[in-house]
Amino acid sequence: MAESKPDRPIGPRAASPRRGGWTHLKVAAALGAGWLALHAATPPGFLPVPNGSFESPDTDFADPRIDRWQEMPKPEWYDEQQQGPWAQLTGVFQNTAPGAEDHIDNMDGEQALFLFAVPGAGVFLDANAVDWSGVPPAEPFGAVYEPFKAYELTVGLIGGGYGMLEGVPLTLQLYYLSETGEHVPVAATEVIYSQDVFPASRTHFIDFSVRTPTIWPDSPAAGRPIGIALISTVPFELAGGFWDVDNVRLREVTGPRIAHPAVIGDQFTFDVVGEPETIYRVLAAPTPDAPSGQWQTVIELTTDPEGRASFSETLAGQRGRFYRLEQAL
Ligand SMILES: [Ca+2]
Ligand SMILES: [Ca+2]
Ligand SMILES: [Ca+2]
Repeated sequence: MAESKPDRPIGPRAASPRRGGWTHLKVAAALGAGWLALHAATPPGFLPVPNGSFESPDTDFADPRIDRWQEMPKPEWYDEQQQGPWAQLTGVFQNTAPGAEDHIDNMDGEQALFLFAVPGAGVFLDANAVDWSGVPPAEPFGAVYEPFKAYELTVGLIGGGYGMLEGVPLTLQLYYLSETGEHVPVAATEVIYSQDVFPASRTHFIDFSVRTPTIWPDSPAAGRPIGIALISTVPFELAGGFWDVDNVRLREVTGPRIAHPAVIGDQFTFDVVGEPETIYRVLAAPTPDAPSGQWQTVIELTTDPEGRASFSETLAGQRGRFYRLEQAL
């Protein structure tokens, strides 16, 4: 289906991200502002996301440039003459002062990302991403999908900017980079704007997450570079308004693992150790190196608040059998 132009103005000419408007936007001259390494410690299990808090480049109002993240390319239908520069649909902005009516109370640091709800607008980050500077970073985003782990992306969001309509989606996606550099989705979720979910004050980020399935050694993603994409997937009829985005976190979820295997009478038992109150699937195959397609589901178990569950099955009639656990999504 051919893309058509929206019938109402939706670009930055039609609105500005926060109070003050684009007339005050300081498109700073080249400051040589490479990504400033922010030496905040990354908590255990979390992988560092370069400029994941959008603190760079530093601005005291708003800046359409975003260090480290690459912007989605301008689609054919988007008319910069009418709707303003595509580059201005995304950028970083400074929080207002504490006590101000529109001060965001749980911003990580002092800046966040604005992203207009225009079809195809967005940003992504992976080992090949090149930001506004056009210069590949000295240290590319180096995270890769490791076998036997799952990956969880969490992002703080505020919807509703500039009269955003109910039902406007924003897609949070984890993908891998193929050998030819294509973005192959691994997991994605659409966050849907609703006044029930997002407070009208627009002063508090709400976290949303998406998690991949367990990456097996023969998963196409295994060993491939991790990519993160935040993309406006709004249809033309709902386009308009903008999102605030902050504090992009990438967590490596280890396990689950099998503990305390034992034979008790005619029963084989083990404990499942994983995340609290999570559903895991016990899979079995006749050999430990069987391809993923040959592992059959034995049962699904839900862990307790300590992240444990116990498994048992009768040994009668079983020949050699190997077990694997994966999270049931
Ligand atoms: Ca931030
Ligand atoms: Ca600043
Ligand atoms: Ca931009």
